[in-house]
Amino acid sequence: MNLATAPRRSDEPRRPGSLRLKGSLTIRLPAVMGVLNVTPDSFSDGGSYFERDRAIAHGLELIRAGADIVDVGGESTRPGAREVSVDEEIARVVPVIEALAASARTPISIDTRKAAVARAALSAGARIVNDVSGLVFDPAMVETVAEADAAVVIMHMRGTPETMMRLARYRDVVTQVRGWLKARAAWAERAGIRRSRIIVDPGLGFAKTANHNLRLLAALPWLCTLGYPVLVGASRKSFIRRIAGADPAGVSYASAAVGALAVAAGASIVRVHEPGAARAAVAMASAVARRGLR
Ligand code: PMM
Repeated sequence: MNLATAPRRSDEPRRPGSLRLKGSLTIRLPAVMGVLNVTPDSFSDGGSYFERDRAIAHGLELIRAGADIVDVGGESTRPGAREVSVDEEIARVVPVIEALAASARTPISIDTRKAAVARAALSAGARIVNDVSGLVFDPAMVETVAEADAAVVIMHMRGTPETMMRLARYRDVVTQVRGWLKARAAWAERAGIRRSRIIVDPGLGFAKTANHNLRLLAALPWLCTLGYPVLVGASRKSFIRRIAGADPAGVSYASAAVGALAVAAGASIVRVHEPGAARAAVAMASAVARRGLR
């Protein structure tokens, strides 16, 4: 049988063609999401003008390099990272979002687990809420997203960045993560978030070992049968370093390669630190995938 012309079955991977955002803004998929972390380095405190200007310049650089979305985050979610107060997080991200929204049409997402931060970011011009806790951490988050008619990334994780690596034990990581995302997205819809605004993410590295991450990547076609756009964040994560080696150039190539294979497997958005490389890799993978996935 010719797979390219075979009739579609409901359990086949689906890749939505676009993501519609409030205000008639549409993102063509697959898309590249550029990471903009507005977290202080070890030599300065948060919220300084220097850091702000540097973050804005980097955001514009991400857009020039090919990011379709800029993901602004003011709290590190790396394993073991400590929590930041709401005020501090808002002080870090809002001026950066305002400046980027004023100078570019590229949609901005806010990477936060806190409803108050999401609300401030949405008022400042963000249109997507990227919640690594999957709307679990803050009970007010689901209502905040629904009221603003924002798009939302529902990511799978367990515990908090401080505790998650102790919780990386699964009977069957793929079935459990897929089941959780399915239930969580259905719950978000019942709470008033439109289906067309929901993106799901297996949360590579969040309460996952390297083996779990690889199994989830291998199972992407099945995750894509949920019918929501799937986001994959693999860029520079430690499992890549473990396999490709710690050399920065190798980590870059491997990150781009994982982006390409994620898109070839049906993912709609890749979250990356280097959008230039990702854009080229994703364009190639997407050109091939279009001949197969429908
Ligand atoms: N990874 C990080 C932060 N935010 N958001 C989503 N949706 N998916 C991810 O995989 C993800 C995320 C951690 O990576 P970073 O410290 O390099 O930003």
